[in-house]
Amino acid sequence: MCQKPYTLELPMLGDSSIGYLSIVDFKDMLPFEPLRIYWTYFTPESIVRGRHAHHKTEQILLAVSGIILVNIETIDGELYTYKLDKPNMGVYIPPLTWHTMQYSHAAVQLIIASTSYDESDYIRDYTVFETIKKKHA
Ligand code: T46
Repeated sequence: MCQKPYTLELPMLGDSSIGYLSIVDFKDMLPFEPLRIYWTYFTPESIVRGRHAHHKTEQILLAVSGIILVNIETIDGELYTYKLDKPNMGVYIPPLTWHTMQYSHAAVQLIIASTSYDESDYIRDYTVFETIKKKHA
């Protein structure tokens, strides 16, 4: 059994006359203690980012602007696709989860991560992920 991805719906305060405000309160709204945020932008629509898993890092991925298509394969071999098309919608990405992302024009992706950046936490070779997956089965 592995941790599974799931979507989070964040508060959306306001209305169409004044606009909206969404919140991620680090005190009690996340399944992990955050250590880092980063964001990506200006990604051409033809590009697929990600193509990796993490040994330990847990993340929440949000499309604060535009649309992001997230494809996920868990270490159990389960496949998930999420279309993030609302600024108050996020997806939880557990450790040992292969993920790829594609972006609409001008999409801005915000990620909240449980670890500081460490390249040794990445599994960037899909055959290595497959080997771990087989051992896990
Ligand atoms: C992930 C997805 C959702 C750093 O130096 N520090 C950092 O904190 C990060 C996140 C990246 N980098 C460097 C590593 C590479 O040289 O930035 C460069 C681009 O990173 P990468 O090719 O991994 O970018 P994405 O968009 O494929 O993946 C990123 C995160 O790296 C990854 O953890 O889960 O977003």
